[in-house]
Formats: sequence, structure tokens, C-alpha cells
Amino acid sequence: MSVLAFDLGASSGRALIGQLKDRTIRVEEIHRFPNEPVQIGGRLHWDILRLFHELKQGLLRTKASGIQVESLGIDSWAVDFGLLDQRGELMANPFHYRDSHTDGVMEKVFETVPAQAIFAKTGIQFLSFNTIYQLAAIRQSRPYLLQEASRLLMIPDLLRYWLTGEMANEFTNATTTQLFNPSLQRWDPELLNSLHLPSHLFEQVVHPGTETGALRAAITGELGLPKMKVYTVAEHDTASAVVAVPALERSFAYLSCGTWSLMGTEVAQPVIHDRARELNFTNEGGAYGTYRLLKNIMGLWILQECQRTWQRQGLLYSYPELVMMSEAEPAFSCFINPDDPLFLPAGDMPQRIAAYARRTGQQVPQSPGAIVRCIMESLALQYRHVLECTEELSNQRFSGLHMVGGGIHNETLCQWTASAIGKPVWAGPAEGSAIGNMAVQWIASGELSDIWEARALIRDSFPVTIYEPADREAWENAFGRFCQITKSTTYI
Ligand code: ADP
Ligand code: LRH
Repeated sequence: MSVLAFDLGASSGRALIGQLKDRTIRVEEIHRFPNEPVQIGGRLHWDILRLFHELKQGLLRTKASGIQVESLGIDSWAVDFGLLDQRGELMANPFHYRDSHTDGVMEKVFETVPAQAIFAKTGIQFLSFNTIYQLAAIRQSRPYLLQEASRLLMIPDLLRYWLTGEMANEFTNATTTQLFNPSLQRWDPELLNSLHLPSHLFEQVVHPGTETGALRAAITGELGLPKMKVYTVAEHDTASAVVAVPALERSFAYLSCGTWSLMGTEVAQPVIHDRARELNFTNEGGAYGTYRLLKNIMGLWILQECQRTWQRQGLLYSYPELVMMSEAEPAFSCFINPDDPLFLPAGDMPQRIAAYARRTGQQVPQSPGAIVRCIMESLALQYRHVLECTEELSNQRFSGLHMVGGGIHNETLCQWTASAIGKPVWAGPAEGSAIGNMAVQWIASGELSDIWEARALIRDSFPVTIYEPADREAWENAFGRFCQITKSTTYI
């Protein structure tokens, strides 16, 4: 049976068709497009109508492929949303989570509800751009939006609504708002009340694998398509990526490596206590009653922004070129804490890395290759730190690390990660989110029995590259220095 997955990452979106035949998954990418935010009036927004247009292009290419697709699902990055009026129309352009309207808002919210109370209720990490702080910012600057709005839909909820005409808030993404209470299994009424957020915006959440309508007649008519079922999948892209981790054992650690690096493990119950809060870990909802005990690491975003900065200066480097240039540079010359808030907003990352190096008394990396080396080594060392925290919080010891996502195309990063953690890295599949999206559709339609059957099938269908640790002593010493340099800086 064939299904269509739309996977929208912060840097690009794609449409993939998955075919499940003779106990093998075959995947074909039929559409890929950049996801470029738009800066306007000093604000940063997603180009949501363009994204919807690209979904339609994906549907047209599905038709052109001649493959009969039974259903589709959409996953995307978390926390961002649209507000709809009583007529069901989008009231304003959704903000990009890197917009500065949330600057200082989290601290203000803590004056009303202390951080401890928010974490106790939600189990969600403190990121300055979480939906809760975006809504608090909107309440201050554009109160009319919240007064008039009748519904809040997260990005995949919104796109799904435009495709089907049906509104539903999906569970995995709902948890990333930091307004959902996993013990109550509903939006937290006290949090909504304390922050004066209208409760009617938030409807009952639906779980991954729920059939939530079909392509509406206006779409099938416009595009000349047959009717197609639409499922809520694990609509947070990281939740879908975790579904696709080809683990055979129940206890495993993962790193979803794309614009962000999300590292953690799957747990049956949220881990909510002081230590988890101190380490700023999160317990985001997963598929089939699981939770994702993980931590956000700034990830390849820093490299993306360097590439963009150099491009503006007329220096065009592809990712493979940048990686190659970094390999020619001396090892362990400069480290950054990738999670320093300095690196969160868009902008001139080479300059910020130089500022960080000066602030911490290190030699400033000068060439693009040296800067890329600094980013990649620092990421690998931060992975080591976060893996140790994951082991502590989950009370487990992992024998290796599963890496999924576009970042695994960077073989040097995979190798350095293995060396930094001192354990093997198992890399694959690169399109984890899209494949996890498909797996939930197959489970929903009865083609697969459960997530473990899906994972075994993914393991058999896609290659996994194994990276063994190397240069252990040098990486051990580097980790000691990295911890010294980065311990003074705060986390995102
Ligand atoms: P997202 O879904 O968040 O948009 P992806 O999972 O597509 O991100 O991963 C994008 C990242 O993968 C890029 O920022 C880049 O660093 C890395 N990447 C992709 N292709 C390559 C490649 N050929 N060589 C090295 N790195 C790559
Ligand atoms: C990764 C991701 C991550 C969120 C961030 C906003 O794409 O969904 O899990 O924290 O984007």
C-alpha cells in the first residue's frame, strides 16, 4: 500500500511516496523545496501560503507518478501556529520561532507562573520561543488577535485543515506548546487561566494515527485528484523521526540531526523532577503512548547561517565543500557552546563565533574551514555531554547512538560524534521524519501491527552506516577542555 508523507523542516520541505510491498519499504522523493522565511516590517514570518502551494505541487507530482496513493500525512517543525477567526480564516501570518517578539517574555511569564510550576505541569523544556511565550507576546503586542481568534492550529494542523476542511489539534505537536499537561492529558486549565489565554482556542487533542478527513472537494477538483484519506501522524517532525529510529532493542538513544539536533531516548512516562528541569530536558509527546525525553541542541543551524553569510559575501560553498575544508584544518583549536543564546537568532554566525572565542580567551578561527571545524567539533562534544545527561536522567547506559536526519549526509560529523561519545554511531535513515510519518499511516490502516514491527521493517529496508570511535585519547582531552570553556555560558 502506498502513502504520501509531507515533511516540512525548518530549512526545506519534501514530499515522499512510500510503498510497502513484500515486507520492504521503498521510498521515492517526488518533490523538495526550500522553506525560506520572510523578513517584513522587522518581523520574521513563515511563508505559509507558499508552503501550502508546495503541498499542492507535491500532490500534482504524486498524480504524475502514476502511483496510487491511499493516504497522506503532514509533519513539521514544532511550536509555531496560526490563529483562525470565527469564519475559519487565518488572521495573521504565523511567526517564525526565531522572531525577536519573544525576547524577554519567558522571564516575564515566570513572574506570573514560576518556572518550577510550568515544568511540573508540562514537563517541557524552557525555550524562549515556545508557543506559550509566543502567545504571551501576542497578548501584549496584539491583544485584538487573541480577542477575536476562535482557534489555534499548529503548522501541520493548519495545513491539514486547508487540505481537508477539518480542524484537529494533534498530540505530539500540542505538547511542544508547553501548555499541555500529560498527567491530565489535556491543555492545562490553570496555565491557560493564569496567562489569560482563551481556553476555546484549544480543542481536544487527537493522537497520531487518527483519520481526520479526506482531501476536500475543492482540492481534488482543482488538482484533478481522486479522493485521498488524511491521517494525523506524529506531526511534530522530531516525533516522526523517533518513530523511524531503526532500533531493535527497547532501550536506545537517538540524535535527530537536521537544522536542530535533538538528542534523547524514548520513555513510557514523562520524567518530571528538579534534575530534569535543571538540565533543561523535555518530555515531548511521542507516538503510541511514548514520551521523548530529549534536549534541543542548536545543531546544524549554525553551519546553515555561516553558509548564508558567506553566500552574501559572494563565497558559495556547498555542504560537502565546507566539510572537506574543515578536515584540512588543525583539530581542537576553538570550541563554542552551540547552545549559547548568541547563536539562536538568524545573522552573521562567523562574527558571533569570533565574539564567543574572544569572550572565552580562545584563538579566533579565521578561515571558513576553521570555523566549520569549530562548529562540528563543538557539536560532537555537546552530543557527548547531552548523551551523558540522557543516561543519568533515564537511568540507562546506551551501547551506541542512532543518528537520523539530513545531518547524517555529513559523514565527518557522524565519525566525530562516535569518537566524542566513545561509542558506535548507527546512521540512517536520512529521511527519518518522512519515514516515521509513513509508518504511522501504515499502522493506522492496519498494514503494520505496531511501532516495533515498523522499526524492524525500517531496519531491513534502509542501510545503516556504522561509525566506530577513533582517536579516543585526543577526544577525551578535548572534552575536558570543551567543558571548561563552555561551562560558564548559559543554555538556550
Ligand atoms: P531540516 O529537516 O531541519 O530542514 P535536514 O534534516 O534536511 O534539516 O538537514 C539539513 C542539514 O543536513 C543541512 O543543514 C546540512 O548541514 C546537512 N546536510 C545535508 N546534506 C548534506 C551533505 N551532502 N553533506 C553534508 N551535510 C549535509
Ligand atoms: C526540529 C524541531 C524541534 C523543535 C524546533 C522548533 O525541526 O521541530 O524539535 O524544538 O524544530
